[in-house]
Amino acid sequence: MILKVFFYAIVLYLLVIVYCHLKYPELRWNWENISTDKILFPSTFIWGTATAAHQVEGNCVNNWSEFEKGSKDDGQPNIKDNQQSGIACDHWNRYPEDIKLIKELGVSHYRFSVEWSKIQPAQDTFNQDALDHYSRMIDVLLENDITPVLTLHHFTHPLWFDKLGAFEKEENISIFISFCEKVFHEYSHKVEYWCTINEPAVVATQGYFSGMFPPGKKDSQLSAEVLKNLLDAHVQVYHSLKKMENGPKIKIGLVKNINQFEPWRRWHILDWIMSKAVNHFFNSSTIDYLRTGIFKIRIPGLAWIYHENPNAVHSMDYFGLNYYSHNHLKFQLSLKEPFSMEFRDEDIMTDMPYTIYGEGLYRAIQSVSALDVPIMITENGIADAEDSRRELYIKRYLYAVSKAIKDGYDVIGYFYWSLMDNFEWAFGYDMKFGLFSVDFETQERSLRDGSKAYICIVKNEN
Ligand code: GCO
Repeated sequence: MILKVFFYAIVLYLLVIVYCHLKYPELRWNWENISTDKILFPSTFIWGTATAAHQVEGNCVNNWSEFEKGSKDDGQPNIKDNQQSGIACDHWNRYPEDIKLIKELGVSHYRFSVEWSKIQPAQDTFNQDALDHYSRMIDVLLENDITPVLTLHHFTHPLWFDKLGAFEKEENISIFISFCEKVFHEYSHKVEYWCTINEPAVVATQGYFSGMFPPGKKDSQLSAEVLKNLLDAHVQVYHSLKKMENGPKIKIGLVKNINQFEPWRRWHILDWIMSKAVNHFFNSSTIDYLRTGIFKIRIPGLAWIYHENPNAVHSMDYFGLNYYSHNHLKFQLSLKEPFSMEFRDEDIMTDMPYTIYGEGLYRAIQSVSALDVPIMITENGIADAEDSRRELYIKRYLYAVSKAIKDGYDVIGYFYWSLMDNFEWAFGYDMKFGLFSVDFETQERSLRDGSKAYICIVKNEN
C-alpha cells in the first residue's frame, strides 16, 4: 500500500513538472546563428531615450532624498556607500545642452519626469517657477523637434505627502489626482504622450517588501495594498485626465516593468512554486487587473487581497513596458529569505545583479499583448561601466523587438535607458546606464562607444 502511494506521488510529481516545463518554457535563442547586424524597423517607429527627475535634475527634497540619509536596521546605509543624489547631472540647469545630446542620437522622443516636490512644495502651494521651468524645457524640446513624453510619478513624492502616508492610504489617491490634473492643465496642449506611474510593482515591492527603497518597510500585506492603491491611482488619473481639455487626443499609459522569475532547478517543485508566487505578485496581478478589473493576490502567509475596479479595463491608450532581464529563484529553507537568486555560468552579466537576456523582451511583449493596446518600450538599457557589453545588449534586445514586430505584435516605440549616467537609486552613482557617460566632477558628458550601435539602428545605418 505504502509503495503504491509512493509510486502515485512520484508519478504525480513528474506530471506536474513536465506540465510546468512545457507550459512555461524558458525561451533561449541560439545567438550564434542570429545576425543582429541589420535590424529593420518600420519608418513610423518611435525612437527615444529616457531619464527621471530625481536621477538627473539635482537638489530634490522628497521621500528619496530623506531615505538617502538613512540606514537599515543592520546598520548598512540605505544607499551604497552612503551616496546621495545631490546635484546629480544638474539637468535642471543643463537641459538645453542635454537636449543637444538627444539630437545627436537622432531620436525623436524624450521621456522625462516632473518632480512633484518641486511643483507642489506644500499641499496648498504650487510653485509657479517650477511649472515655468518644465514649460520652458518642453518648449526647447519642441523647438528641436523632440516630442516630450512626460511621466507624472517616477518613484518620488513630496515629504508632506509621505507624512500623510503616501500610497499606503487609499484616501491619499485624490491628492495625487489633483497634482496630475494641475500638470495636465499646464502642458496638455504641448505634450502628446503621458505616463501616469512608473513601475507600481517596483515601488510596492522594493519599498514595502525588500525594504531597498523608501520607506524601507518589510510588510508583504502592506506591499500588496500599496500596489493596489498605485494601480487604482493610475486608473483614476487616466479617466480624469481623459475628461479634461485635450484629454481625448492625448495618449496616456501606465509604465510597468516586466521581469520574469524562473525556477533555478526546472525539476524542483519548490523552485516552481517560488517563481510562480513572485511572478503572480510582481507581474500577473497587474496585467490581470488591467485586463479584468479584478486585483487579487493570494499567497498564503504572505499577502491576501481581492479588489474590484471595473474602470481598470480600458484605462490606457498604450502600455509602457520597461524591460531589463529575468531572475532565477532557488528555494531555500528560511522564512526570512525563502529563495536566493542564481546565475548560469554561460550567461553574460550586466553590472546590475541580472544577466543579458534579449529573449525576455520578446516574451514580455508577448505577455503584455494580452491587454490589446499598442506597446511602447519605455525603458531598456544596460549598466556597463566598462562599456564592453553595451553594443551586444542593444543589438540583442532590439533584435527581439524587431522580431516581435515582424511576428505581428503592436510595438510602436523604444526608449533607451538612459540618456546619461545618473543616480541609480539604491546603487547610487556606481551603475553606468548612460548612452553618454557623465564625469560628476566636471559635469562633462561624452558619448560611449557602445552607444553608437543605438545611433546606427535609429538612423537606419546599421
Ligand atoms: C527603474 C526605473 C529607472 C531605473 C532603471 C535602471 O526601473 O528602476 O524606472 O529609474 O533607473 O530601470 O535600473
